[in-house]
Amino acid sequence: MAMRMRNVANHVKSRMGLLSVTNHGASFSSSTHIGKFLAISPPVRDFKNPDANFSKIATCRFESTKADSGRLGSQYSSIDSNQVLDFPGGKVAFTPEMKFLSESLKERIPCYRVLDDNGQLIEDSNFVGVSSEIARKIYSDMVTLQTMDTIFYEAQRQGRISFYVTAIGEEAINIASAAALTIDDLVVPQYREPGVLLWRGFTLQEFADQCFSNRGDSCKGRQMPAHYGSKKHNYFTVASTIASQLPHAVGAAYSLKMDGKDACAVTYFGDGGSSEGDFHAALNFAAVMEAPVIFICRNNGWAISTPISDQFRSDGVVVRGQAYGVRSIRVDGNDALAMYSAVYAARQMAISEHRPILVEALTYRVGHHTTSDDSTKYRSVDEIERWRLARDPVTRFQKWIENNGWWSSEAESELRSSVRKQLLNAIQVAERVEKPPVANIFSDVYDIPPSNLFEQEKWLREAIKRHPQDYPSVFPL
Ligand SMILES: Cc1ncc(C[n+]2csc(CCOP(=O)(O)OP(=O)(O)O)c2C)c(N)n1
Ligand SMILES: [Mg+2]
Repeated sequence: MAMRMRNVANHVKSRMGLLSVTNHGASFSSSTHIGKFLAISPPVRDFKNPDANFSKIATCRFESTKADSGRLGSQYSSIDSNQVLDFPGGKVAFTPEMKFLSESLKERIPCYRVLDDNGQLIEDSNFVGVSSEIARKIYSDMVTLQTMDTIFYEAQRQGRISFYVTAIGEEAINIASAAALTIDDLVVPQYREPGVLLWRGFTLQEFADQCFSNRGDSCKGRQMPAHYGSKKHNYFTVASTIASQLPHAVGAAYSLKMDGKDACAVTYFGDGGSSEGDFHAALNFAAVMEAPVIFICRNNGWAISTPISDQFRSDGVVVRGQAYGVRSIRVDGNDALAMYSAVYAARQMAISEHRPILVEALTYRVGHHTTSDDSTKYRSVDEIERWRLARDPVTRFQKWIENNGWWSSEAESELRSSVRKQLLNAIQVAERVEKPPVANIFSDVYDIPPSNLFEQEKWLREAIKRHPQDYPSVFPL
């Protein structure tokens, strides 16, 4: 039985590319970890009726894997104790060979995927089933996000809003990861994940109100456009100071654990963010504190104009998890079904085993970095077009749901025209809503504002009166 589990475990390990945190003796450690992973993957799948799989899977639970640390030294039990250093954290074997660890693995970490570029299910793939209802919502929200990005981007070009960030090319990471979470899971975003908020029910009007900085904006117009936040949707306000959100997410996850909540924290960041000190502090802190946090890295190839070849020499971001003792997986970020499955499994492990999980999602930033950027100055149009057309995550998932008989061309045109109408209407409404008063800039931070804030407010009012031509007149004084 143990042998069978081990074989199945290795099979799944190679399929899902899950990295165990320990690298000592695949004989027990990997089967321990992967065996848990298997719990969500029934051996027999009903492909004609995936809804049936969903109900089976959704009820599965993980067991605890607390035994790991206790077993660390067991492989040395028969070795002469003089050849083993009994060191904190586990026994270390001595070797007379002077051997440096290689700076890289022989082979790059494989990337877990379920759907090929044409939306065909890869044979023998291992994934968490979704109901037709969830699959349609994943697809509809991906289309909505893509359409919102196109329309808001145009609104910025027309001078109607000052700034915008698109998530084009990263719709599957946004929506499918959100679908695998529950509303109790706290989301701590970077800035290219508005789809998580969309999935949770933030309305198109709320998106538009934030971008237009009007009175409908729950941030009271204090943030740049696309810097959303919503307490109601358990979604921290966007942190565009790169990676500063990561230690916050770990602290929040630790508090969820202390309170015994059936929830985790989920934080998103980019390949560029992985070079910040905060990333390293957060991973280490999470591992040591056994915090239920999922780190989702959107490795989209670029940090503004810096390509990943100038960002790191490691095999991407996934390998760093193991260095910190964090279980990790590399996923095809343009495969919604793979993203859904990996995050679903990560959530189960994070919560039931109190451990952080790192997910590196490989993708591509199809749009410019923001509206302040022109990416054709530093990368070829051919490269962008290749990803936009051949690897579009939305089309890929559409093909899969169509093949399942869950989607039709009528549903497609109805969805697209309805979303477009709603968005255009939301923009028109947002433009007409009054702006928040200037006084709002100074409120809500202090219970009793200090005198220097009063002085600054006075100076601002005087400056606006002296130079009205330099300030937008729409903000009530
Ligand atoms: C601490 C900090 N340093 C620099 C910047 C400027 N900056 C804004 S976005 C960005 C690139 C981030 O790239 P990545 O993390 O890969 O995310 P992506 O934009 O690709 O989604 C940089 C350097 C910043 N906002 N904060
Ligand atoms: Mg990036």
